[in-house]
This record gives sequence, structure tokens and C-alpha cells, in this order.
Amino acid sequence: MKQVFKRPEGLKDVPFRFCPGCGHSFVHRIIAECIDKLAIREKVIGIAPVGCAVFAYDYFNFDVIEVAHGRPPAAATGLKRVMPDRIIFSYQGDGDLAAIGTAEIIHAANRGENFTVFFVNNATYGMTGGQMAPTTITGQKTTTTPRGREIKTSGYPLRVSELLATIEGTSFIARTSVDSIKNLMATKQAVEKALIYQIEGKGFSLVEILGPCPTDWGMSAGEAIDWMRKEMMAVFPLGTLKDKFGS
Ligand SMILES: Cc1ncc(C[n+]2csc(CCOP(=O)(O)OP(=O)(O)O)c2C)c(N)n1
Repeated sequence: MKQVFKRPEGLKDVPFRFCPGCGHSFVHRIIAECIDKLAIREKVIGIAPVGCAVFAYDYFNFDVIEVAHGRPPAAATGLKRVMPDRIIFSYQGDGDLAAIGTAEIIHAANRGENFTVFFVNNATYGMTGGQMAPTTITGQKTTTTPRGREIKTSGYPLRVSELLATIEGTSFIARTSVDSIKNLMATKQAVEKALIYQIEGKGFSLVEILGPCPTDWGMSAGEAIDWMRKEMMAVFPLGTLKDKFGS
């Protein structure tokens, strides 16, 4: 019989425990597929965040370490400098990367560290119950902005990828999404390219992936996808923001 589906070798044979409709499982699978394709599984070290993806080491079938909230770029810097032949990626949520870890990511990018970041933006602090994140969009209701985020008191949604694209040390910055087959394919292409840039020693690469959080957004999985397309993508447009070596 022709085999039409196979679990990537980069994923362990265990079920995901994410909420129904969560974006993290798509992103895990895509990363695992790209690592299989590039045949680098034995060389990869992933860095799991504090956040809903904290148990990445339970799912990925390669080396993964867990570090303190917002600190994956510091750990990635150390690992890559000590073991330059290993492929290092950090996996971070918007609370991890764009709130408590803002200084870490900016300075790692500015140093042009040769590692890859997978940044899952779900516009909220998922793990702790749906508080406002820097990427929460204006008007979005969260547990800490029950009447919707207001610019006057909470400022504007932070576009981290645009910010990082202005930094000289970055080589590849792209924003993708997991809302459709087309965008899953685009995510896969961007993840692969970011890893290839690291393999080729081209410096800091980051893929921001918009992901739904139906549980904390208080929506069904379908409503969450619609909201992402209509509201989130208007604030966080998809595309390649920077490709230093692209044609
Ligand atoms: C030093 C520290 N501060 C705060 C927390 C509480 N905390 C755990 S996860 C989290 C936010 C996670 O949000 P995000 O990074 O967006 O990831 P998600 O859960 O949405 O995937 C916070 C504030 C913590 N664990 N450690």
C-alpha cells in the first residue's frame, strides 16, 4: 500500500497535549519536517521557552534544553559559540520574546549571533491564562484588558519582526502563519531557509509565526482562524521583512 502519511523522525511518537486548535502543534511539526529534510537531526539543539511550548522536549526527537523565561537567546548564544557545528534554535512565545526577553533578543540580533529563532505570536500570554502581551492588538480583550487593549494606557502592539529587521546584524526575518495550507507551506519554506542561513553561517535568522489561541481568545477553533485573518494579519502583515542575502 502506498504510504501517504508519516510522522517526521524529528517528532517522538507521543500525542501533543496542546489545547484544541492551538498553533504550537503545527509549528512543532513543521520544524521537525524541515529538520528531517535537511538531515540535521543529530546536530540540532532546540531551546524550549517558558510558556505553552515549555514541554517541547517531550515532543521533539532531538536534543532540547529548557531555560528561564525570556532567556533562550542568551542560552543559544552560549551553545552556538561553544559548539559552532551544532544547529541551534530557540522557540519562543510573544511573552517570552517580546516582553520579559526583549533585551535578550535585540542584543543577540545586534551581535548577529548565528542561530535561528522561531517566534510564535498568539497575541497573548497563553500559558498563564490569557493576559495582555506586547503583541496584543488594540481593542483585543484579554484577562488584563477586559474592555479591550487601549493605546492610552497600554501603548501600541509591538511589531518585533519589523524592529529586528532594522538591526544590521540580522540576516533573515519573515512573518508567516498557520491559518491555511498555503501559509503552512510558506511557514515551512521560511523555517527551512532560516535553518539553511544558520548552516551557511549567515547570522541571525528569525521566523515569526502567527498562531491561534482559541482557549484564551474565548473562541472556537474556526472563529480563531477567522479572527487571525481579519484582525491579526492587519496589524502583523505576512511576508519576508528582510533577506540580506536574497536575490
Ligand atoms: C521569570 C518569570 N516570570 C513570569 C513567569 C510566568 N509566565 C509563565 S509563561 C508566561 C507567558 C507565556 O506567554 P508566551 O511567551 O506568549 O507563550 P504562550 O504560552 O502564549 O505560548 C509567563 C508570564 C515565569 N514563569 N517566570
